[in-house]
Amino acid sequence: MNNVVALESTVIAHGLPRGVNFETALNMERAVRKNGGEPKTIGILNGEIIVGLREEQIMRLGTAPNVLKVGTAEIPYATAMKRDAATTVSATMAIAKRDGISVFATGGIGGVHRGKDWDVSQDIIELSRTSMIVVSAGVKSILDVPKTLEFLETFGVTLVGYKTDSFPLFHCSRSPYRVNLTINSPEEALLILKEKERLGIDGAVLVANPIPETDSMDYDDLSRLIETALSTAEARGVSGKALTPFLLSTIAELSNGKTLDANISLLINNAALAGQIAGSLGAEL
Ligand code: PSU
Ligand code: MN
Repeated sequence: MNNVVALESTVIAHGLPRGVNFETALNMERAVRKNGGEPKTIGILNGEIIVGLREEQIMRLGTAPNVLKVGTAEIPYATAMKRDAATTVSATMAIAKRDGISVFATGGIGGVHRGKDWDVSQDIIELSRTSMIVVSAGVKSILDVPKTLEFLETFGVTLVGYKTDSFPLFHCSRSPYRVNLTINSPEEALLILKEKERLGIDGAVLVANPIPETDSMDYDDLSRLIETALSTAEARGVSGKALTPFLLSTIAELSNGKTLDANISLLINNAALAGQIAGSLGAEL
C-alpha cells in the first residue's frame, strides 16, 4: 500500500461550474498533500487513461466542450474512440485499483435517484466489488436517501460514519438517517480495509464524512430547493447522466450559490481526510 489518494474528474467537468472547478480541483490536491497524501487526479484525454493529471490537463477537462461523463462501463468506449472523458466515482475507482491505489476522495457518491424507477448509479456496483477506502460526504439529498442506504447494504458496502452516527447528506452535516457503524480516526478506516482484504471480503469501505459545521446548510431549506429542482427536471424531461449535474446547478442557482459554497467546502474536507488516511497508509510501510 502507498500514500496515494485518487481524485475524480467528473466533479471538475460536470459537477462544478466553470470559474470554480479548476481552482477547486487544485485545492483538493493541496488538501491531500497538506495532510500527508499524494494526490492523483484521474481522467481520460484523447482516449488515454491518465492517473495524475497535470494542471493543464485538469484545465482541459474543466473547459473543453464534449467531455464525456464515464462510469466504469463507458471507459472502453472513451478509450476506443479516443475521447476526452471525465471519470465518475465508479470509473475512478476501477482505474485507481488497477494502479494499486487504496484511498479515494470524492464529494458524494451516486445512488438511487428519487421517483425514477431503476436510475441507480454504477457507483454502488463498483463500491460492492472494489477494495478501497472511499471518502464521501454521505450522499446528495437530491437522491432517494433511504433507498440508497438500502442498496449500499444489499451490495455489501461497508459504510462507516466519520465521528458521527447520523448519515451526512452532502450539503447537510446531519440528517434523520442513521449509520450503524462509526469510526473516530483515519487509522480506523485503514484497519477496516485491511480486515476486509484479510478476510477476502470484496468491496469498499465507504467513509461518510460530514461537511464542516460552519458550511452545513439547514435540512428543511435544502429540501425545499431540491423539490423545486426535481419538478423542473421532470418538466424539462432531464434524465440519465444529465440529471445529477442539472440538479446540482439548479439548486446552486436557487440558493444564490450557497449550495455551491457547501459543495466546495465538503470536497476540500474529504480530500483532507483522505490525505490523512493515505498518510497513515504510507507510514505503515
Ligand atoms: N460529487 C460531487 N459532484 C459530482 C459527483 C460527485 O460533488 O458531480 C459525480 C460523481 O462523479 C458521481 C456522479 O460518480 O456524480 C454520479 O453520477 P450518476 O448519478 O449519473 O451516476
Ligand atoms: Mn444514473
